Amino acid sequence: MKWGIIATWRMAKEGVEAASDMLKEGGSSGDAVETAVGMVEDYPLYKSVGYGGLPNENCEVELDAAFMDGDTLSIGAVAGIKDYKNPVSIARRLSEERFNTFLVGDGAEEYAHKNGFERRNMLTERARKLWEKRVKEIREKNLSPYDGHDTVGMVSVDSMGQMASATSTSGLFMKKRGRVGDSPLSGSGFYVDSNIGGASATGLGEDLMKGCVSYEVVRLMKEGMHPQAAAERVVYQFTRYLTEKSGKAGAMSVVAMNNRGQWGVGTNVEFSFAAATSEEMPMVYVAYPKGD
Ligand code: SD4
Repeated sequence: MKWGIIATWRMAKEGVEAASDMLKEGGSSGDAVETAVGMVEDYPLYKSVGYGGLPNENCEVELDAAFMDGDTLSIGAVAGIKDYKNPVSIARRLSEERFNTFLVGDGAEEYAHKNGFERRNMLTERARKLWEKRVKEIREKNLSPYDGHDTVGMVSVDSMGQMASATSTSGLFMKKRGRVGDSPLSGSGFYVDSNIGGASATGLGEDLMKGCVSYEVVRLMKEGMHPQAAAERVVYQFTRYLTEKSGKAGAMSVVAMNNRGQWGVGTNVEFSFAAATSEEMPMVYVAYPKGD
């Protein structure tokens, strides 16, 4: 039976390998994306996700994460959560609730505590040093604080044809306390429907939200487009449209997979991603903007 998984950035490689072993054995797409995203969250040297993620302007690591089940369309999400080890697992648990499925800040932390999730100080010494360096650079060189940010976002289909998507990020480096990006927002950072396919985005959340980019890709796949064509069309058209409207468009990259395991990406910057299917070994690829 066919299965597949696609994920944003090189950092997802080991997670995608572990997830493909699970999918090969008949594991579910939900377990596959939760495990793979969790591995990225746990790895201390990835600066934009989970443990070791870069802090906000007050030197606090505030994390955003989401999980979506493509069979039921259930969604769970957390935003601005601090001091919990695996935000993606908290998001997945929330997706099983009927009400209160998207929690922020201390509300999310209280839920995690009551449901037995593991606490952890997510600020590493390395991230604190990078923060100190950045504060100094901003003061001395008048640099913009907002760069250095990536989300791990994934879409998977399992051998039963069921799909899932998950995201996790520390958001923008030096963000304001309480800032939330696209990653925990359905339709912007992710979307998946097992009847069609799914998509997940990375880039400047403030701009990705303006175009509901992940939902748009799924909508085009529903009309019959291949994931590659759908992802490219959404990214290029929206980049152009936003530039016309506002004079600028930030970095935007989307990975997409349909329920047959066909995949594609669209990006307006150099972008690495990892993919594996029942026909293709886990691999890291690099995509470049093509224009249309
Ligand atoms: C955000 N989209 O919080 C995330 C960050 C990211 O590549 O993916 N950057 O805006």
